[in-house]
Amino acid sequence: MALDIRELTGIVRVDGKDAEVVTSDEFIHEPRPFSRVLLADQDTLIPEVHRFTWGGECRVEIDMHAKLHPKGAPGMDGNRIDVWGQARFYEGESEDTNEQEDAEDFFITVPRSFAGSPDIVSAVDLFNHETVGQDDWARVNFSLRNRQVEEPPPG
Ligand SMILES: [Ca+2]
Ligand SMILES: [Ca+2]
Ligand SMILES: [Ca+2]
Repeated sequence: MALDIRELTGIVRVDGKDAEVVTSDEFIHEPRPFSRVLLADQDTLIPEVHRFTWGGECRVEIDMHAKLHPKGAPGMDGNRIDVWGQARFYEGESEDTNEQEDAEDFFITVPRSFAGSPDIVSAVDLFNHETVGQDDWARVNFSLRNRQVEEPPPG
């Protein structure tokens, strides 16, 4: 009997701009790879992609959850992985500022990947809507795969 176990792998990359008036603008292009073995029906947090900072004043926080769906009956679109959460953009006096500029929820369905199948890609755009700071922005890029696990994890 096939186990309801799959591996979510991928890269979350944050691109962004911290606009400056006097000095040069500051940018981030930071890819963060991760992988996580998932058992069916378990809400799993991906903390590796939680916090990105740059420019001395900008931060993106991502609460990213994943859940594997059971295989279900033959012919069903079983073992898909749902990835969801919220991305938030902060800009203020420091990279630790509590000044939140924007927030967007996301939901991405990742069907089983096969050899040669493309990654599932998605993106979330975040903006600074302040009068001063409106040139700041961040984009969260997701590139995800739903892979077969060769061996069950120990335990
Ligand atoms: Ca700035
Ligand atoms: Ca700066
Ligand atoms: Ca601000």
